[in-house]
Amino acid sequence: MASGSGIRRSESIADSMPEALRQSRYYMKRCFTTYVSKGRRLIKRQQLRDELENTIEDKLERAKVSEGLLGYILSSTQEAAVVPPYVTFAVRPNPGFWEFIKVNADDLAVDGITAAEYLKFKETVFDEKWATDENALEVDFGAFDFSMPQMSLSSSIGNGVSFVSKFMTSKLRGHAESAEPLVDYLISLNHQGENLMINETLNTVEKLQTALILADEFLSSHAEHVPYQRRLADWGFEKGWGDNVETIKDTMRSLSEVLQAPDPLNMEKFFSRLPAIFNVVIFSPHGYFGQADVLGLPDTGGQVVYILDQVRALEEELLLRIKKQGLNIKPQILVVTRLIPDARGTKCNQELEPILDTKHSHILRVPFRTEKGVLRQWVSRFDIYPYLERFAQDATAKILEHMEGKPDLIIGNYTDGNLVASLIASKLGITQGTIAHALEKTKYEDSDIKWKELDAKYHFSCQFTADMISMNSTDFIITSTYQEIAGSKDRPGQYESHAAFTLPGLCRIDSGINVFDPKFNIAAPGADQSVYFPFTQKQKRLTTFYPAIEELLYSKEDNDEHIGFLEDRTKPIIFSMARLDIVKNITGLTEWYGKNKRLRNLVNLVVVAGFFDPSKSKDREEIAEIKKMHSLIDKYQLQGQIRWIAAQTDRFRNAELYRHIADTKGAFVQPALYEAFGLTVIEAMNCGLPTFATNQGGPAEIIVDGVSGFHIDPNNGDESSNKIADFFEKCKNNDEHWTKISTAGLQRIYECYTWKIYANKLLNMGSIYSFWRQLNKDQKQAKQRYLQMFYNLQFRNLAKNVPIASDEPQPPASKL
Ligand code: UDP
Ligand code: LCN
Repeated sequence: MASGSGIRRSESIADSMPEALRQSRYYMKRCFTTYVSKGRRLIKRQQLRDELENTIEDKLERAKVSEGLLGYILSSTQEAAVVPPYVTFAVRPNPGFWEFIKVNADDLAVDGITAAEYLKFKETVFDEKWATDENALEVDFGAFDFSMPQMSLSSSIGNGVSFVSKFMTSKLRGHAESAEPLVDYLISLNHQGENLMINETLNTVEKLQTALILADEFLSSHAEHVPYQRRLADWGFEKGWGDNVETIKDTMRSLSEVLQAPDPLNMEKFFSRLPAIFNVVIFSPHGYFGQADVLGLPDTGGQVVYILDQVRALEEELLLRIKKQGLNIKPQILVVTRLIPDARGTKCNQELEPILDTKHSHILRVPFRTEKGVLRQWVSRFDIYPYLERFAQDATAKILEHMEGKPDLIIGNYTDGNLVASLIASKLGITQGTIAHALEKTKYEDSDIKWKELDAKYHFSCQFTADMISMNSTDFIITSTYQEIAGSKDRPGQYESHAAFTLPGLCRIDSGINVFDPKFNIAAPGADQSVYFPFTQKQKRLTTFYPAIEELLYSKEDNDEHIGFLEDRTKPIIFSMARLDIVKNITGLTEWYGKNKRLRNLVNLVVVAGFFDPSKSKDREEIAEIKKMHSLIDKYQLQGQIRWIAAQTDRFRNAELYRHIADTKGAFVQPALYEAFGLTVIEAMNCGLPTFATNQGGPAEIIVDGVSGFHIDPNNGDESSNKIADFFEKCKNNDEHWTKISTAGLQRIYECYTWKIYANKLLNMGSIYSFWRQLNKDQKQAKQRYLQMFYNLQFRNLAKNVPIASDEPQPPASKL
């Protein structure tokens, strides 16, 4: 049964729990007595199990319970809120499916409860006053989705486009009038006021169908390579159908099929041909957004790499499509970010910058303005909220001026970009897509329920509120992996964790976002294959970097760029490269290596990460990690076996570095505690480097364990380092093994992780959802009004509480 909350409840667990408790009533009574004995609290999954097992002394009985129904229920339980005499469980039997249960510890009576009821129990643990306040703000975005079709299978999650095409098919089927919205949509397609596809002459389904038959007959008498014929205009057909008779006929036939008896395949095909998108705006306000010397600066990582590669791929695909549509239109892509006057040696103080390797794409920088004028310095992404509304207004004016009209598609990135995209898309009435890269809520445990403790530092109240607004206002959501949406068997997805949650004292989100919503789509990024190509392509190798790389890896002296040295250069290298965050776990890898003698005998370790001198960093977390690295090198006496290289900014040289590691028959290791996607994994695999990557997050999906690389468990260092050692031992005895994994990694990339595949999918989304939003415009409008109110009454006040940065002179950026 689907609850209105967007969280799915099946009867099964509430029904089966009483039986599970009966199976071992004596121990269950003891166990629940233990659960409630410590008073109100939140118990996480592992702890629930541990406490259960501790209460059962008898081994056989313990095994029986653990392996029985209750064991299954507890292993699917994410957490339990205890408010004696009740223990309430949030159970997740499958990705996207949740059920909430209340058990009375006194008599073991079981009741199914709603998500909102569960949230109230959870709140009672932390803030009883709020939990019992009848007028506490409850938000239910799902209430507007009553007529929206939702998917029902976990396996369909992330396949929004194909679900929407199927649904549109059934909507357009039946009477001739059913397809009227499609005709209206086609008439509305234009470029700078000039009609494309059809004009008002063909304003009914009947007229259009007849004209399509006439046109088909007419075109059949022409050779396939002949271009668009003016004669078609006499019947009401404008440009946009194709660049020659063959494509025009093919596009027309798809439409005829759709009008006669719609089917999803023709529907998707027809929409992929439509000239609906020429001008795209991509928002990424925070950080230093530039094309050189920015990686390694605060808040600037994979998002920037992703967007620049995305733009290049999108422009290429747009040009191809426009040509195939038979049009002579220049597409425009604008990446809109903030202009930072104190740019610390980067180009972030430049308003307009052409994007390298593109013809029509630019970075447009718009400053943050406050009452005091332009903000000169960089501000952390966590403190960015007070500037966004004004930025959205200023950016709108600049975009309209630069593009000489409205864009056709707006894409946001991360919380700040997504909020700005939502404000502008709703104001201008434009199709919107959002990309999260990483949702902060899942990175910090209990960051929702404990938001008050963290707010001064992270302003999560603003962030989660903004995320809710953009997830709900956007037409489609682009994710890199399935796990980003709905997680894995054991771990909820990033979006899934926004299905229902509570911020006590602020609001209770009964229904935030439903992962079964057809707006979710997976389009994984790739790596620029002109930069990250296999080490075997000798003729393309960037030999000019060889001396520098030789120095970088093997010179004996420490300097500003590297410390440590490699005594035995005949050993393969295990390599890692990441920002020096706790989550990236570079220190974890260093420790695993330090502890594992077998691995140390087999390989050297090279890491590219952060700085060596803690005084060069302003980031508390980074400083702690730097210190930890030094202490691990001392503790495990790693001198002679480790090379620590400072953050690198040149992707061409980095690519050659990956390839150089491949020349040593080494491997890439990505040991993160959690990784949303993991561009370095893709880069390494593109270079033909066998890769070991965390099983927590995106990489678990990129790599098929044991086939195209290996999964490692960041929470089990010994197991992980032994897995790496086993691989190198096997390679010692069998040369072929290394090549087999390297080749399978490349094959995996070519099949699933290229920018070409991505760009194609993204433009198809833009086209399909532009029509979908028209089909559902009444409902969309109603939701939009609710969102506007939420923005005005909630977000704006929260943003006002975030202090405005004072303009202090900034030190120059440390050269990386
Ligand atoms: N990167 C880099 N120099 C460094 C560390 C990372 O150029 O010192 C690049 C890396 O090649 C990749 C991106 O930054 O393109 C990091 O993206 P990823 O998805 O791995 O992690 P994020 O930093 O976005 O969390
Ligand atoms: C942010 C992250 O944390 C990474 O996992 C992604 O690869 C990157 O953005 C690009 O999407």
